[in-house]
Amino acid sequence: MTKKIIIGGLLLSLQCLIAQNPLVTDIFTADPTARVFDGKLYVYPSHDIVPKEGVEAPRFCMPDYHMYSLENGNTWKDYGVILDQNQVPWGKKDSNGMWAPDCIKKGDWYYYFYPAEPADQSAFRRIGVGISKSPTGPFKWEKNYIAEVSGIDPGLLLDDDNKAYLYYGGGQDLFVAPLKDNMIEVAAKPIKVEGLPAGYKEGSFPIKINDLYYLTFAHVFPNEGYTIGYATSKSPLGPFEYRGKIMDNISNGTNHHSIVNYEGKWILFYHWWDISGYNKLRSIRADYLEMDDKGGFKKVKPTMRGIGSPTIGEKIEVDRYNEINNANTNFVGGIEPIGWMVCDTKMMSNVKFNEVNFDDGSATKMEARIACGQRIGHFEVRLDNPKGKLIADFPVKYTGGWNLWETIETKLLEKVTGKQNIVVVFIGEHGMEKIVNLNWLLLKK
Ligand code: FUB
Repeated sequence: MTKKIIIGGLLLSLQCLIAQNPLVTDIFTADPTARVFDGKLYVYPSHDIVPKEGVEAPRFCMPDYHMYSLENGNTWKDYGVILDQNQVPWGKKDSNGMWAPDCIKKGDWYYYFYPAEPADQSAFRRIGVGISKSPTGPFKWEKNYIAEVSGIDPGLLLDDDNKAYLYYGGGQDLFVAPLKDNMIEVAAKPIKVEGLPAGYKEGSFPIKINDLYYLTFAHVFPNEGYTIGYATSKSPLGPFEYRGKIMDNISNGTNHHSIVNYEGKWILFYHWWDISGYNKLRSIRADYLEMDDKGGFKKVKPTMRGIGSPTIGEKIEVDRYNEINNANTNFVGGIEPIGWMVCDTKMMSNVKFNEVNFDDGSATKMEARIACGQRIGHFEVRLDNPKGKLIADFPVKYTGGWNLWETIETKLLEKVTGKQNIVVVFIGEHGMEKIVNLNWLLLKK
């Protein structure tokens, strides 16, 4: 069935990590904690896998952690496995319970907090710490879990006075404890965070903005399911006051998330399961988030476009559009790496993709990855709107079928600089149901 084909395709595919949604398509990732360290954006997610045949595994099967950094504004670099479950000094072997992690910088050191099932069976999850001089590791893993702390979803806050707080919990209650300077011990007994609404579920992400402490968390409503909510307080220890939703339910099983301010813009990182079709095999995503004038968050609607500005030499995945008219998107077929295409293109169908970075104007050509089972028509690339300045024109080429892919190239007709919105306009004959399938565009020097 489709899900199996999709998962098989995903596991066989080449890496394709871009800043459109979902961010990672070669493995399943969830629970993204995003952090900016020294101006660079990093994401510390968890990792969902399909359990091996015959292996008894929990419903979420999560054996290790990868991590990513954003490169050149549009590409996510994967650092590989930074911690495997069987490296956890105090962990139960092969328990597949490496749930949502976090990482925080204090002084010159980076502290990676993660939950795992303890070998001593003293709790459902304990929380461990790894320490490194670099945000990408290698981390030195502490021999023991943090005493007095049992629960999931560590969320870390470093206050202006350099005191760190560990939030954790799941189910109905969230707890908080100040950490000692060494970051591996609690400085006081954890207390329950008061003031969160009924339906608080898990995944708290703490952040301080303009002297106010914010907690964002998965919040479940009986008639709606998982949403993302937030609450604020004047103290890191609470009590907190519920302020509303950041995201409505998106047919998700869970919605662990984080928020970060990167280059002056707020971004919400969250997960969905749009590749697998199964809510235990999730994929991380990011969308811009705005604050209102009362210090609240405006609701975010998930987009496919996500964040990121592809520049010269990087694929412009037009199927992750800002706007589409009279065309569709679907999974690519044939032997292409997993991804999506613009398809069902008819006379004057168009697709808009904002914020392409033409940089210094040194691109002279554009490539297009197409599959086409007919010979009539062309497609244009214009600035801003379907009647905007024409910058490239591709004659349609027969590639042998609608699943057989070729890269074609044309000259740029104008010198274009900086970030621009582009629109691809498809032109054939009236009545045609398919002009061309388009996977991506790319600017070249
Ligand atoms: O990914 C496993 C668990 O599901 C996380 O720890 C929760 O926040 C939820 O996303």
